[in-house]
Amino acid sequence: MSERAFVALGSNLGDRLTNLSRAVTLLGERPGVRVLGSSRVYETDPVGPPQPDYLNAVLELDTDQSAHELLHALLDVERELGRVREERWGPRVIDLDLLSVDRQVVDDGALTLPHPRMHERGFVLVPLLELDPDPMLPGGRSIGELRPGAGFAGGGVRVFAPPLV
Ligand code: A4P
Ligand code: MG
Repeated sequence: MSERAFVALGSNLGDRLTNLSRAVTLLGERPGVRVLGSSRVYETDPVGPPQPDYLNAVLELDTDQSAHELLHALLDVERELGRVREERWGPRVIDLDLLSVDRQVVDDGALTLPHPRMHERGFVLVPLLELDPDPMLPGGRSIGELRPGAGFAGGGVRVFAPPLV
């Protein structure tokens, strides 16, 4: 059975665009994973502690893997790119977050779906909305119910490059 999944990519160290591209290539080489499309790439103000600006994008995948298998594939790709990071002394070259897998709701300690913080982050929502105008959000919320306010980091998101695939 094949399912549609969305993955958020972020990088703020090294050659950020190359890091995102390599993550897409490595993901596409995983058995049972097909990359259907990519949002444009955005440059985004860092959320959290002071650090360099990020590049962020979202990918749409088709997979016959389970959600947990897909999470492990993401962690494997992070590790593969992390080795490059260690050579370059950088603290974080790639972050791959699983946003959703079809309409599955999971919260078992290893995996939480939909991603619990996705609706607070413009750097996730803006690219995601290019691919899916009505994404599934945590708590069964829809995009029309979001009320940007305290805790919503919606600004500081600028188009940087065309889609990764
Ligand atoms: N895990 C559980 N559910 C999931 C899921 N749906 N997707 C577990 C991914 N992982 C999930 O993740 C920690 C563990 O959570 C995983 O090993 C997995 O078993 P992580 O990605 O290593 O931890 P993290 O990066 O500290 O958490 P998170 O939430 O991904 O990081 P943040 O808070 O997103 O921080 N600003 C901008 N502009 N753009 C960014 O991309 N990213 C961060 C990273 C901070 N600020 C940013 C950006
Ligand atoms: Mg992550």
